[in-house]
Amino acid sequence: MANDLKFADPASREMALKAKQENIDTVWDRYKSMQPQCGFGSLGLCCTNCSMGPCRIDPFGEGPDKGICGASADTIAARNIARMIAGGAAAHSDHGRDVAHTLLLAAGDKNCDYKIKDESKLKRVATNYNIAVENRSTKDIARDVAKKALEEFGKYEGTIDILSYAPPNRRKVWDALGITPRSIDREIVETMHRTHMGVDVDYKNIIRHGMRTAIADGWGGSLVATELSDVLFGSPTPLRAEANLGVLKKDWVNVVVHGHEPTLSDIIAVVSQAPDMIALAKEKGAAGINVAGICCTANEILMRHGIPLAGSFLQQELAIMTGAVDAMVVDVQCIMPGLDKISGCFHTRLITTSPKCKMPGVTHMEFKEEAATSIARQILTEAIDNFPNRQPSKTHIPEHREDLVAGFSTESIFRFLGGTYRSTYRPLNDAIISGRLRGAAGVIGCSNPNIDYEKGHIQMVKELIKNDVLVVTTGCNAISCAKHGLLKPESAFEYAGKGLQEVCAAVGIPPVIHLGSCVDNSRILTTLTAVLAEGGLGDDLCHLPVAGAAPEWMSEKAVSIGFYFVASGVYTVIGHPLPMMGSPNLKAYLTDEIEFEVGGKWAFQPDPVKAAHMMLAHIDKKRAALKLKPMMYPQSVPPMEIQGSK
Ligand code: SF4
Ligand code: MSK
Repeated sequence: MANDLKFADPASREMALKAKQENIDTVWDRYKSMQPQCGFGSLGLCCTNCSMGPCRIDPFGEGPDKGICGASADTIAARNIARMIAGGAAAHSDHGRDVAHTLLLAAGDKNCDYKIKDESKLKRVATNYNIAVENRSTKDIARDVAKKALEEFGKYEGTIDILSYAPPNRRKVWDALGITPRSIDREIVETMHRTHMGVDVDYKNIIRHGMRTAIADGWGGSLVATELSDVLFGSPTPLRAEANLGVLKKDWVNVVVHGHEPTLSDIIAVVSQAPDMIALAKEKGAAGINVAGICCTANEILMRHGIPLAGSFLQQELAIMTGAVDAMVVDVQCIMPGLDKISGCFHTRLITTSPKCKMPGVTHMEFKEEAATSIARQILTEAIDNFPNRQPSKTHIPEHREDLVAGFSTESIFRFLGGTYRSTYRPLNDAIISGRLRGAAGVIGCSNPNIDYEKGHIQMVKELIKNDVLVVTTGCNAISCAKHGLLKPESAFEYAGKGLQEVCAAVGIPPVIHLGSCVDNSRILTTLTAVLAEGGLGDDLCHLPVAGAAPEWMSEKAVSIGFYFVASGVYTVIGHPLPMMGSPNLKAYLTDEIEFEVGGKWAFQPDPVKAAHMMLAHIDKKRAALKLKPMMYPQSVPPMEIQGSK
């Protein structure tokens, strides 16, 4: 099928052409066939929360201005947004809970396939939880940490303990507004309750609880996922790898892992190197076993094993279309139901592994942590057995791939900046204070077929680094940056402003720092907290000269992430607006009034370069408020009329 979108990435362009020639439908074709999309849904004015409806509000004021129950556009739009937050927070937090369960298993069973790989991180997490570490065995500490983390989900009194990671002044803001999360599950459940027919009507009250739920994600479930994944799988340290569809290998068994959770994929990465598995692959005529990743499962095993990135969210179908993927192994989240049909056109064995994510007619090999290695071996054996079914006439691997450096974390940035003997954020703070760096930006999130593929990510990131803003990235933005060479230290000299170049050269970092998967947005929160604690840049997160963005956002998780950044005091710009533009009151609240409550606010700007300049204007406003020195190389910022940033 044809599609008219442009592809910044040559590998994807090549595969889209193949799809067109072979008459195979992809996400872009389905997107096109969906046009025009429902205006009521896009504006947030459709409600299906009870069976008196569905109801829709007429945005032009000519039809109904209330649902059958009397709910206004403000109520309906706010409820819809809050339910998106709940969906996103649930996804991240359930991931965190699974990691905590795995840690509990590792602590209790000496034959467990999972080991505690980072004992010093375990001790740091334990100390943050006020768990004693002196003269105690690693397993005892791990058991207490796992239980404490699991309790966060269902606490019946007090507030979430891991909020101790947040700066004290930020916690005061949440307390004053009454949005400090009590337990992770409770806030998600309460969002569903409040948004049930006939409960909360006040759109601001609904959104404030939405923020509480989002904080329970970012500073709760996601933070648990990140911290305990580091304990179990090892804290990332900088490493080199490659990205794009060209990492698939012609004569090798290619296994693509896709989804979000590291528990199975980490073991697959290890087992794929076992001599007997490699021997089996060779028996079938392959040169070896090549594991590559899509989406955030990819980021998880890239960060810790250097496993290459085959691609981002929108490349999952394109990977299968290479005809060279012998098995695609999926866990949870961002897995397109369309994979089933497209894998049927090729020899690829699609394998679901989570009881939470099955597809009718698709091979399901259920993953259990208790038998992780044995299940990983079975999955790899399926892939190896499928290798001889590959059809050369249908196989085409684009040659494009790019080098990258990944594996950064809150702690490893500390070490990079300060050296082994004096880990510190001081050089980063000093670079901002002296005007060598303008500030920092978190650019994250999905890819979306509603914009030319990767245009949002790449144009925004290039504009920011050109203007001396250090970019930190996660998720699919990180994968796109990798594919476009922006994660290489040397890319600073091609794309970054002079000040950022000097910092990158002095410290040996790329201008864009890959911090991991979507749950690892919590690393951005803890990095900002460390920068704040280093001193000289204010006394709350909302004072920092930083901004956030998700230029091609797509998932409910992105909504939750955006809200926890806004609730943490961060100005957050996304591409297409949240689905609530049919409620001018809610729009005014989210893009303006909310700043007086939490110090952060939303902005919507589909043009990525204009969006970058809105972020730059915001960063400059924060620099002025802190009375920081003028920029050392001010000529890098072209003058521009900015709308929407005060
Ligand atoms: Fe309609 Fe109200 Fe029911 Fe929503 S909750 S579907 S607005 S009647
Ligand atoms: S995988 S949530 S498409 S970033 Fe985390 Fe990418 Fe968005 Fe999924």
